[in-house]
This record gives sequence, structure tokens and C-alpha cells, in this order.
Amino acid sequence: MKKVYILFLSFALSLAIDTLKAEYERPGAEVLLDRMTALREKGYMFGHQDDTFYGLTWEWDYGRSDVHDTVGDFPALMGFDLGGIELKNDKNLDGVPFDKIRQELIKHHLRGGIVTLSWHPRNPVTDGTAWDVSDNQVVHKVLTVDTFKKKFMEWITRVGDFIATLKTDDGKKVPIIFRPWHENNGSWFWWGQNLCSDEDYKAFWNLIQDEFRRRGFDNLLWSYSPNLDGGWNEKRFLARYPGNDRVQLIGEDAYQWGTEQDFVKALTADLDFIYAFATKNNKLFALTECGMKNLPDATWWTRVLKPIMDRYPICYFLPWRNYIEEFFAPDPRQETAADFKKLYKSPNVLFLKEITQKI
Ligand code: BMA
Repeated sequence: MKKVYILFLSFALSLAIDTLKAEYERPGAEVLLDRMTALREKGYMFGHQDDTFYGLTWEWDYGRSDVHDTVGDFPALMGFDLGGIELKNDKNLDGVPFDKIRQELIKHHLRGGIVTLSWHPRNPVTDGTAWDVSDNQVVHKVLTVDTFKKKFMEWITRVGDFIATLKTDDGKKVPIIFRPWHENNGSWFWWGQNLCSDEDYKAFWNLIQDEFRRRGFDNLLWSYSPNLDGGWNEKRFLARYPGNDRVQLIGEDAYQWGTEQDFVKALTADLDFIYAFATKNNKLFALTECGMKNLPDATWWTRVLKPIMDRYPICYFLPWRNYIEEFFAPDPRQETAADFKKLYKSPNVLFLKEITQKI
């Protein structure tokens, strides 16, 4: 009897170890996708760009957070930007040291949070910023002119070299939502709507994705994030969509720059479309950037934004960075702080504690 018992125990133990090992060895992007899909059942997550670098009244106090100061919890998601790494700069375009980005990103992952990376690269032809649209052939030149292609591949390599360092102490790669060439239906970035053809845009997407796949970055969950549009239809959306085998998350960057009425109308129309498209193609979708600059409207969170988000199974929304004169989330004294606390208490709006404790 004892023998049978021991045999059974060792069998159960080896089964458990195998399961754990298989889970441990699964590509990070797959694990993250499953986790986000499961979390979707509970609600949608709050994310914030550059959360622990600066705020409304402070800067470079790494680890501090306006969001945490306001609601006593961290965002579920944190976003970081790699702009400037292509030039081998030690700080990004907003002055954040890359070693602090690495540190805070890994820290957030280790406390159970989710992380996302964007990249606002310089213009490889003019050497201007990502917003330099003075040459409308940049993408085409990168794809077809050897000198620019070589230069840009080096830039991609530097981004890849940084991503390769995003590991925990045990050598495990951090799963990351990676969001290249965003807001491509606008014409303010050199990869935007009027700055390249649909075919070139897709080839340009493949350029970075194929290179990162070749490097074995199976921890990247690829997010395709156009901007608030107000006029999507399947034909227009598909024109630049990289393909179901190349995208795991559909995003949209949606800011209220103009009137509330225009914002609500455009976002509702877009989410109607994206919800149907994402459902049909079995994709998650999110507001990969969003916000109202400097939050002049005391109840914007629960009166304007939340009712729209409540209508769709989005998986997260991520207001942009808080940087003194330009901020998108409140601190405790900001006029939307009370409303933001109300948002925090809503059972379907998930911050860090909810995604780490309830699942
Ligand atoms: C923009 C602004 C800029 C910033 C850029 C990248 O929306 O916040 O100030 O440089 O994002 O973070």
C-alpha cells in the first residue's frame, strides 16, 4: 500500500513539475495574451505612460507616482518610450535615462503589472524628430535606398539590443506589448497616412517585425494602433492592417482635443467598428493611448470616458504621461482627483491590485 502511495505521489509530482516547466517555457507573448484575455472577463485595465518618472509637480523621483498618490494603487499597465535609443543616446526623447526605463519596466513586471513599449524614432532621412514630415518619401527611401536601409536596420538593431536586456534575474524575458508605427492614419509622423503608401507601410511594419522574430523575441505581443478616426470601414482599416498573423492586439490612440461631442461621436463610431472587426478576427483591443490634456473637466473620467468604455470589451486604456505643463492623469490636488477615485472604485476598472490579487 505504501509503495503504491509513493508511486502515485511521485507520478503526481512529476506531472506538476512538467506542467510548471511547460508554462515556464511558453513564449512570454502567449502567456501575456492569455492573461489579458482572462482579465478581460473582469473589466478593463488602467495604464499610464511614464508613470514613475515625473508628475504634475515633481520630476525624476523614480518610483513615485501621481496615480499611486491619488488612489493608493499603481496602474495595471505602464507604458515607456524608446525614442532616442536609435542614436545610442543614454536618455529618451523626454529625458528619461534608458537604464531607468529598464529598471522601472522590470520592477513593474515583477510586481505583477503589464508593460508596453512605443518608439518615436528620429527621421532617418532628415535627422529631424519623429514629427518631421518635411520629406514625404522617408519610408519608401528606408525600404529601397541602401544607405537609408542600412542606417535604419542599425537603429532597429539598437532597439532590439535594448529589448534583449529586458529580462528578470533568472534570465526570463519580460512579456511586452510592442506598438510600432502608431497613429499611422494621421500625417504627423514620418510613417503617417500621407507620407507613405499602404504597401510601403505594411512592408515597413514587416521590416521590424521580421527582424525581431528572427532574433527570437517571442516575448513581444504586437499591437497595431492607428489614431482616432471617426470614419473606419473594413476597406480603409484593412488597407494598412499588417495581417492577423502579425497583430495580436488592435489599439486606437484617442484623445479629446476638441469638443466632448465630437470626441464621443468619433470614439463611439470607431469602437463600434473595432469591436466588430476584433471579434471577427479574434483579437483583443484597447485604447493604447488616450486622454484629455490637463483635465479641465472635473468629471471627465466617469461622465465622458467611462460610459463609452463600458459599452465595449476593451482590455485597457492608457492616458499619456504627466509632465508638469502637459498631463493626462491627476495628482491628489488636480480637479479630477475625486472623479478619478470614483473611477478607481468601479469594479470593472482594474488597477494593479486587482490584476495581481484577483487572478
Ligand atoms: C507626445 C508628447 C511629447 C512627447 C511624446 C513622446 O505626445 O507628450 O511631449 O515627447 O509624446 O513621449
